[in-house]
Amino acid sequence: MTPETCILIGAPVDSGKARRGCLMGPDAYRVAGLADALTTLGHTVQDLGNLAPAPADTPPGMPTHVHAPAETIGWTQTLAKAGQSAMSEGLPIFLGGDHSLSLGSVLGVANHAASTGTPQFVLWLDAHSDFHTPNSSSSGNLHGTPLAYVTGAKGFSGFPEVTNPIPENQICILGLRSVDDPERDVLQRSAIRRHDMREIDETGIAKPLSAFLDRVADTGGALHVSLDVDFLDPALAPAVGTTVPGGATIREAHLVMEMICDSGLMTSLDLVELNPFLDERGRTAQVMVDLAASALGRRVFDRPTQAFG
Ligand code: B3U
Ligand code: MN
Ligand code: MN
Repeated sequence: MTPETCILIGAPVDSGKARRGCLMGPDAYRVAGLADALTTLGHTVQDLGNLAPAPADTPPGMPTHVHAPAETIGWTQTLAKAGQSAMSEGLPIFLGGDHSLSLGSVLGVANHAASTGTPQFVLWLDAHSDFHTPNSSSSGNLHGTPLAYVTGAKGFSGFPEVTNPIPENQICILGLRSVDDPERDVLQRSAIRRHDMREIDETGIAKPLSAFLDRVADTGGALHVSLDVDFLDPALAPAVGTTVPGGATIREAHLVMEMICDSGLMTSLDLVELNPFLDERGRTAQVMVDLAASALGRRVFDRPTQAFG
């Protein structure tokens, strides 16, 4: 693939849920060798270090059961700004941090895309749909809300205004197996492409993904990929707070990343929900680094495969 300038943005966001530990994620990716892996593939790596949330107050009108809204608002401001400016320098990789970081990362890349007249697409690899609003969420955990926020859903008082909402038909979710009732109701009425594990079992993961990638290519769009650790089966990637059995296999996940790479469409990437406190000898951090490497060109052989003889 063409060499990229990969911009590592450390986002030790831990405010999106009560269980702590994701703040150690960015350093775990560094220790697992992310920069070296990308450099070996021919890319240039620029590490911006770990960012900090802008100071913010709890907004009036935020439901009281919502966990740490001010901190997540501050992170959204910081990451939207960092993401938007990194887009003109290269390919930002947001090192999470829990999934609430994507309120900011997607906001930032969408603002950049709008400024260049490019349609922004989002591929969400996750067991969950993350389509709650602060009002619909019974847990009050904002890591369950980023997709609703970036589509312009109401109820995010105090958060930066979403001036360039992602159109529903430019979003694809793969890996679903835990969707709450209020999310299901909204999603079923929406144009979001959503593929649960049952469909993936039946048809394979390549089919829905290539249909989506074709659409991104046809429109000349930018593609943000958001990879939640729990997309993978917890037996393979245990370092995550919310384990949901029945997730993607290592090969399914690599195939997704290899197809993304072959498409040449990915313009930004989130690695989220890694909780190194729950890991086993760093294996989940390593899996995530290996998946990022696949998305950025690591291969066993070049394709198309040569014929034998
Ligand atoms: N939908 C649930 C659970 C959840 C969402 N995202 C994660 N867990 N990681 C909620 O709390 O919103
Ligand atoms: Mn998620
Ligand atoms: Mn999840």
